[in-house]
Amino acid sequence: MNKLSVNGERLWSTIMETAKFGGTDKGGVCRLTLSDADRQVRDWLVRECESAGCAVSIDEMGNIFARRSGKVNTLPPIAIGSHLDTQPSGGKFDGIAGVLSGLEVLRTLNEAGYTTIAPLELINWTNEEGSRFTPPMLASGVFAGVFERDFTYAIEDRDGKTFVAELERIGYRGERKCGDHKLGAYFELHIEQGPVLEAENRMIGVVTGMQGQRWYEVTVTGQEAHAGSTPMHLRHDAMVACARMVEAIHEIALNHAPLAVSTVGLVAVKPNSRNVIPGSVFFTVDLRHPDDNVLLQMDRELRERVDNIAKETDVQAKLVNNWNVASMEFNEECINHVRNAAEALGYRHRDLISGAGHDAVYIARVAPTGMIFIPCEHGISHNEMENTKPEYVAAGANVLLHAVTAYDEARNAATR
Ligand code: HGY
Ligand code: MN
Ligand code: MN
Repeated sequence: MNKLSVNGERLWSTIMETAKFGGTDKGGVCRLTLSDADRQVRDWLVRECESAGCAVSIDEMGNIFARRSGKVNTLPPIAIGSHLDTQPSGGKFDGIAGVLSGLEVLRTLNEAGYTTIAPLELINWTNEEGSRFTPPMLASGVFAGVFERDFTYAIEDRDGKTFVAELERIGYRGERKCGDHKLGAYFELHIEQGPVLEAENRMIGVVTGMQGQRWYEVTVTGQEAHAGSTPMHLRHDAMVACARMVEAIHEIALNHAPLAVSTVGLVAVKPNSRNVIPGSVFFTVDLRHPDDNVLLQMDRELRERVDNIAKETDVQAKLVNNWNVASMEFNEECINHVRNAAEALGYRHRDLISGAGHDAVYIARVAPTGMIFIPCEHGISHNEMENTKPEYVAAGANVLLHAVTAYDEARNAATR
């Protein structure tokens, strides 16, 4: 294994520097996809990659590709990537830690005068979070052939703005066709966003796969009426129905403990006035489990409970299953390079499945893919207090560096 090592201090200060793009008073980050803050951090990344000697291109989904030449540039690039967008009350590390660790790898290779055999490509994927534009992992999904470009262009946020209009507004609707080139492999570093690594005092997660997810949108329609003069037995209260459905959704996960999770994260009440019985409530459902058969059983239980509660409360309920992704496993060779790098560097590590979704889950459909996790404080993420430690980020970036160079040597040495 080569003696290369990243500059952990530079990497940490780069993460702290970019946290200002969309930074919040509480020390978190609000950098919604295709917002002005997203444009600012994109512009910053393009400048930094160009000054690191990369050729930067943008595709029709706004994905950013920063290519570093190798010795044999006819080979498909080995890619390193993640996402720059965040949740509305997100943290400094979700997504961007992976992009900046990739930038640190490029910077380290430059300083060492180390040229890989295959070219490298640092990638930012547009709209990983799926918070502003749903479904999530949208642009990596188009790259992998999961979604059609025109389907994504028409998606509207809750203010009625379309994806394509916002992409054009921030100047990132590139010419390049999305998915126009093969990747030799793809590695993504990410904070774990859960409690396992910290609880077991491990520096590195060797991610073997990802659990399945099913997303739904439910619209409950009752009848608006006066809060004071409408007797209880004459009400069609959409909020009461929604509350019972939320409780039922929580119970469905508990019924499939310990691995199932369920979340109602977004609720919109109409007319949302304190003395009007809610006539309509829109809410979202997020179900996840590592076993797709259990997830299907949870789907059946969800539909049944929503139907029964609607009848009991005398309202209408419309449930739409708007996105699913099956559980998956990463590429064995990539997993081994991640594990071997962690082992060789002396970092305590363990295999684990990702509870969160990542662009890697779609890229794994078109290229050998592996992921590296680093611990985050108290396992908290999608929260402004999201945090990790400089030594964890440096360890993760070193594993990334060595997994990528080892993969390159193993796969491409013969073509030298
Ligand atoms: O929802 C997820 O799992 C990811 O954070 N987008
Ligand atoms: Mn993420
Ligand atoms: Mn996230």
